[in-house]
Amino acid sequence: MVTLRLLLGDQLTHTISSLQDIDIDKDVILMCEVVEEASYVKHHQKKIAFLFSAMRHFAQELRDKGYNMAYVKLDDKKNTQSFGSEVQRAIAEYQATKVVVTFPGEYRVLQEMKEWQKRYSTPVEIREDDRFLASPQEFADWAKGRKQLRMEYFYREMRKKYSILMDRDKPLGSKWNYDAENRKPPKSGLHVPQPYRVKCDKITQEVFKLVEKKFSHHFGDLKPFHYAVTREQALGALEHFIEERLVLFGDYQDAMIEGEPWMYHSHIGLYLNCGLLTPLECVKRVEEVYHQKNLPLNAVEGFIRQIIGWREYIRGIYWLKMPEYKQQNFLDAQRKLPSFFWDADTDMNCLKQCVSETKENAYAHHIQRLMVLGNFALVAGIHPDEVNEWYLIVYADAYEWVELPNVSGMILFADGGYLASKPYAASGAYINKMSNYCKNCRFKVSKKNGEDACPFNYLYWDFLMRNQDKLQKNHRVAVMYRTLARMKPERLEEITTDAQRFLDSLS
Ligand code: FAD
Ligand code: DLZ
Ligand code: SF4
Repeated sequence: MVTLRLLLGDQLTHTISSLQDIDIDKDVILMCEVVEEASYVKHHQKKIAFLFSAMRHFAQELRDKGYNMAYVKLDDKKNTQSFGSEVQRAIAEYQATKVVVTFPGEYRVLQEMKEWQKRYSTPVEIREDDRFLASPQEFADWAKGRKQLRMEYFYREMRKKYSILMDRDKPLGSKWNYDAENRKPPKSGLHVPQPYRVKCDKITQEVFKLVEKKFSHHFGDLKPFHYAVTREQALGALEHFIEERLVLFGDYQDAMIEGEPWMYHSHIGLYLNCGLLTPLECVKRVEEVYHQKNLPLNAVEGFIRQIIGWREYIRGIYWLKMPEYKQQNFLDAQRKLPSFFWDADTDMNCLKQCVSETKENAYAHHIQRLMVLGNFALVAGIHPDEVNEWYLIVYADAYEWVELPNVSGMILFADGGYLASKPYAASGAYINKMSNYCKNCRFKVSKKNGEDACPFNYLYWDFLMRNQDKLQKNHRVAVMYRTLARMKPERLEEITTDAQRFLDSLS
């Protein structure tokens, strides 16, 4: 009796639930590179290369451990190019009597999996993904009866549950959250360490050839490529972050500097999301070093909050609210995505920098995604489908469970405020305070209106005007509406005219 153990590309974890009771002599582990996954959206070339290389390395590790591996490469002649049809083929080939798989990261894939038992007349067991700190059920229980969800309260539950940064039942340092200390603008002369870089081996080189052959029409630069592709290397990336960047992670979490895409962030999101690292091990390691080296609490707490707070909260909302979540468009945004999101051909320097870095690295840090690219998508009124597709394509750490709530909930307010308490709209002043982008921009951040005024300055007010009926009741935005109410009619007209001219120029 053979059990087929299916491992998806984002399940590269040796302790994953689908392998927990494996019979090493009989069972077969199936991994497959399939066109359906690589092109249902046209993922960034670097993202595909990263994942395929990581999958191939992981399969090799399992082979070395003595497991029976069925690894289907993208260009294998018999590859039928979808998860379902590959499972069907493997059932027949290995005469499998059961399929075991861990809960996937996307609703679309889960719906597929639920069909397999009937379609292939073989029992299919879908096991919980216990790499996360909270199960979808646990999150649903926490959310039940709450009108509005707030990450902060969920985060505190996780801190208590896993006893992280706790002093018995109290938070270490007496405060739960040190975010107020984590908004420093970038100082001039700040030294930003080089990112962790891994040399490509033969497996990765082979994947490059495949990506060049099959996906060269996709967005993004394939090379240079420095990402980790094994667990050992990913652990190296974590240690490198702890050693070199963690100490200033908190202080400069929101800061942006032209030509410095990596800042003091960890760059481990892609490893966490494909399973090379697990969230709890990262958090425990950081907590351990905090005690050993007496690191600043604002840095350590800030980092831990991202992982056990935001990451888990985002996933909870995804599984609680799908599939409806994907259809939401509370602000009725209808605009198409401007072409500069693909070619960086824009005079707005902040956007140019963030798109260029995204194209080169399949990475942008949180505040670039939120307050530059996201802020623009929000104030320009771009349709959530267009924005979601872009974010899912361009980042190496993007899977729908984490991308969708960040985009529809956090940046676009498309869920009407279920995830975030207010829209993250901002004028150029915010970007000017937190970055040096404005210095090299053809627009003037200090100018409010006119051809050479920073477009964020009038788009921000135009956004508030366009959405007044939907937003003015939100008490966190009310103060801005009071300012708007005091503006002279001529100023309001200028805002509308400038915004209209600018938005028309996008299409
Ligand atoms: P760090 O800044 O070092 O943070 C550490 C870790 O915390 C991250 O690796 C990540 O696992 C977690 N984290 C931090 N913020 C979030 C968050 N808001 N949601 C979930 N996890 C978080 N993250 C993804 O993993 N995949 C996505 O597709 C994704 N899309 C995003 C889209 C938008 C519009 C925004 C605003 C944020 C998005 N994020 C996404 C969250 C965040 O920007 C990335 O996790 C982070 O930039 C990854 O880089 P890092 O590893 O250097 O993170
Ligand atoms: C993102 C991705 C890509 C590009 N290709 C594959 C693939 O060929 N095979 C695979 O198993 N997984 C791939 N993935 C990751 C899947 O899209 C991901 O596992 C599902 O969306 C479920 O989260
Ligand atoms: Fe961006 Fe405006 Fe600054 Fe130019 S002036 S970089 S558009 S915020």
